[in-house]
Amino acid sequence: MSGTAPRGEVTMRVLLVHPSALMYSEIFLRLEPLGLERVAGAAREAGHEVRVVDLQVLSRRRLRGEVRSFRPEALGISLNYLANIPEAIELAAEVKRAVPGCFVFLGGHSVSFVAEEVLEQAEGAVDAVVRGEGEPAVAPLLEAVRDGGVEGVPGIVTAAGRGPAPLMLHGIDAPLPARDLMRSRRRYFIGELDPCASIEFTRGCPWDCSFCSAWTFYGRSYRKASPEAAAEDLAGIREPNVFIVDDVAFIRPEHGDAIAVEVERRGIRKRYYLETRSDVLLRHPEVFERWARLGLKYMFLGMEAIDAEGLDLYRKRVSPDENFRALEQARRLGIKVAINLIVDPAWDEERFRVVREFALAVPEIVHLTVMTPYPGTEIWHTESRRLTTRDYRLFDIQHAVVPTTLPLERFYEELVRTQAVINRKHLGLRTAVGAARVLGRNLLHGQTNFARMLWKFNQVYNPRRQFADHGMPVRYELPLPQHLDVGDRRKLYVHTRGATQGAPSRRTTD
Ligand code: B12
Ligand code: SF4
Repeated sequence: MSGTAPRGEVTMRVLLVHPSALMYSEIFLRLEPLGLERVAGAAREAGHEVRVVDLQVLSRRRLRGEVRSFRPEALGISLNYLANIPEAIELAAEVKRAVPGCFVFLGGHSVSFVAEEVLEQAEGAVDAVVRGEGEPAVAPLLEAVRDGGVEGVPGIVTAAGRGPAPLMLHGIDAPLPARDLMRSRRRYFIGELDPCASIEFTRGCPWDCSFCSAWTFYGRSYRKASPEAAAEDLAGIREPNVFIVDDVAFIRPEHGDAIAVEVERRGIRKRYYLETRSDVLLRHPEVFERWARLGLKYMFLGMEAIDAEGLDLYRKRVSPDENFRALEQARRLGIKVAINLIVDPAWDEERFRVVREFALAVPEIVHLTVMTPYPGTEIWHTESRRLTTRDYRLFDIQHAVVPTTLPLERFYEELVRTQAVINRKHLGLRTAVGAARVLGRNLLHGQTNFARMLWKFNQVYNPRRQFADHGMPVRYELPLPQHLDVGDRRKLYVHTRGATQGAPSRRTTD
């Protein structure tokens, strides 16, 4: 478990933790925290002794045991999700009490946008927040914790304020994710792809949808793994199923093809799940066809809206016609598609009815998420409706955080009814036969994640429970949005031009 320290260097005991799964997503999926694994890889390469606890699959008791026996000198908590912030602050305080002197730092997507506020809310339980990518920051940070000068580490935010701008990796081939440090890997799954590992082929997104923070985090940059490194990483994965975490897969068809060549050459056979856009699929169906032959089974298309008005509002730059043609294309390729639609809290009963009708008319799996302004997104600064709550835990895109047209309880009834109708469609007779086959196969191999998912739906999706979540006592609240003039997009970025580790990365123009 421990790395080899360079001669003369003092290694630190570093514990990295991922918070628990969000309750409304865990029934469909639970995936390995690839970002945290890469941070672990970088810390280990620098010679530190690293352990990882993922609370999505391990209990709090297990974490306490680990803290007692390992006595970490540094604790890093991953915060990709806003809804996990209260849990992370409580964890930080608990570990500080158990191991006084342990240096606690937070990092990840969401916390990068609210670093100062979270640091203040933690009231001394958190020593620093790392903004931006963790790989280039973690070794200099640990070195500074030991030798002094934490405030000068790129990307750092401490009680003394912001340090230098965060560094960005020049290429994403290394460090490799430390998958070997994860325990209970068999508990990672997505739908019937059970168990399932994750991999990254590219990082960043060149589009600029108004509800999304993927592009603002990376300053609209886009980097590709080398085909050899991607295939080598894939070859080392033991699981039969792989989730490709890229925001938009195969934007560059020649890159998808080059990885496919390497995968074919190595004779790697897996089943894959990826996310992409309708226009990308329509422009280069051949690369998806090739991957379908290699085992691509599922595709997630963020359609977001079924009408042009909605698509314009989210600046998706795709037309309804393109979306429908993409669905047909995927059907022709034999790839199962899950589509996402954004529910606007302004929807009334009629709007939900239209969406139910649409969802029942298409064979695809339809997933609903609620329009949520997040720090880091453009709508965080431009949405004129006031927030009805600032409880971090409700910012999970399953709750309404701006006023609803329907009374809130009715809104959740319509939301859950719509999701339930869709789910019944998928668990209807034809699908039930298919599901039973998958279930049998998985159970035979001791995989129970998919089975649990089928039974847990009604328990988790309950309008009364969702409504009651708004009544939970609130200790930690999101800061109020500041109305920014987003004409200059760079004001929203975490990573900005020029701050790369090594040579500058290729960037798309604004
Ligand atoms: C893959 C992915 C998932 C996967 C895997 C999640 C997982 N277990 O990690 C799945 C499909 C499960 C998923 C689910 C959800 N996701 Co998601 N997801 C992503 C996505 C596309 C890529 C993340 C990724 O793996 N990137 C690659 C790795 C290498 O990067 P990384 O994780 O960001 O880690 C880097 C840094 O963040 C940092 N870092 C991370 N951890 C740490 C820790 C320390 C200590 C340090 C120093 C640094 C550090 O360093 C890492 C290396 O550079 C991002 C969008 C994006 N591009 O970031 C959305 C994103 C993170 N997801 C989002 C959302 C909303 C969700 C859901 C809530 C959606 C839903 N309701 O179903 C769920 C909730 C999941 C849960 N926790 O229960 C939002 C987050 C919004 C927010 N502000 O909270 C994002 C930003 C997408 C968006 N368009 O807005 N997601
Ligand atoms: S929604 Fe998708 S295409 Fe749009 S900016 Fe986010 S990751 Fe990119």
